[in-house]
Amino acid sequence: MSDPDYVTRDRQNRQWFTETLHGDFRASYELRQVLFDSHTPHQRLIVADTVRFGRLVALDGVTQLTMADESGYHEMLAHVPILAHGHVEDVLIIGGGDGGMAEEVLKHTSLKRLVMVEIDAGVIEFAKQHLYLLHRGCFDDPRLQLVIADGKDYAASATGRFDLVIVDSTDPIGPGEVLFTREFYRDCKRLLKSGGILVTQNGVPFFQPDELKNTVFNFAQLFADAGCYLTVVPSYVGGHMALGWGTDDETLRAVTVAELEQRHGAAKLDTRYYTPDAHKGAFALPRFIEVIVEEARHEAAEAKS
Ligand code: AG3
Repeated sequence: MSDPDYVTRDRQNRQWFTETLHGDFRASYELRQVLFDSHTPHQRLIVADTVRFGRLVALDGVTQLTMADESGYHEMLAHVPILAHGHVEDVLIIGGGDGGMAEEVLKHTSLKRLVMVEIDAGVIEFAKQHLYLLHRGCFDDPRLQLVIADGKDYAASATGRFDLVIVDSTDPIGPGEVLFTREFYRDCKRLLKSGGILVTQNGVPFFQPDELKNTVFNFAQLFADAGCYLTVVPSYVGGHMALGWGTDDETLRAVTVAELEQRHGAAKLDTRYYTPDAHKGAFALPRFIEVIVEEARHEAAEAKS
């Protein structure tokens, strides 16, 4: 397979990175410089400094994060379930080799143990070298246990129990595809303590409705509460990003803003995106997204009966 030209020069000799995630829609970033562009054993990794979004990381031509807006992703996938739950001690991150998610989770002093399972050691190595401002050295935190393995295999064989499992994956193309299957979600559920939460990244519903629908369809057959909440990450172009939410404790999505404020204050979190109000509001779905969730739940109910 020939490798697309993700990095190009225009007639003015300006350099651009072009994301090719959606076949019929592209987003380009003007670059200051490319810091890293090579193939790990699993995927093509590009790290570049953009003019508008700061440092950018892309895997196989898909933007994974930029320093300008990663907070909208990492903070919302970490702090929403942690503060909704209220006494999270053990967390599992599947993926997340750049360290951005681990950094948010480890901000919680109540956290006792974080296991992070990354398939690609190459991602961790480059993150240590080029993304200090993202992970802030959290790879050295004694509470972090790093496992280099396929997240799917880990989930199938692990025996530990967690209050929260965060799937910090790519979209379901390439190595990330197995992280969207029913078998994988079932294994994640098995790893949850009672009242535990599973959260996932489900893409931008405006462009990728099926990515959300598939996950809610699977969650609905596993959890009493299967749905999603939203964030906005400008470099995940297309509007809201959906974050999958699965738990058997149906009260967790209904935790009050007053309670969240109390927990947020006690945790002394310094955040750029997360607030208790933004947390509460994230569960309010625009109609076109609510429809996707309703259809997925309906089809799951039919598949069960
Ligand atoms: N992984 C999620 C990337 C999703 C991109 N999808 C999209 N633009 N629709 C991010 C990994 C950061 N730790």
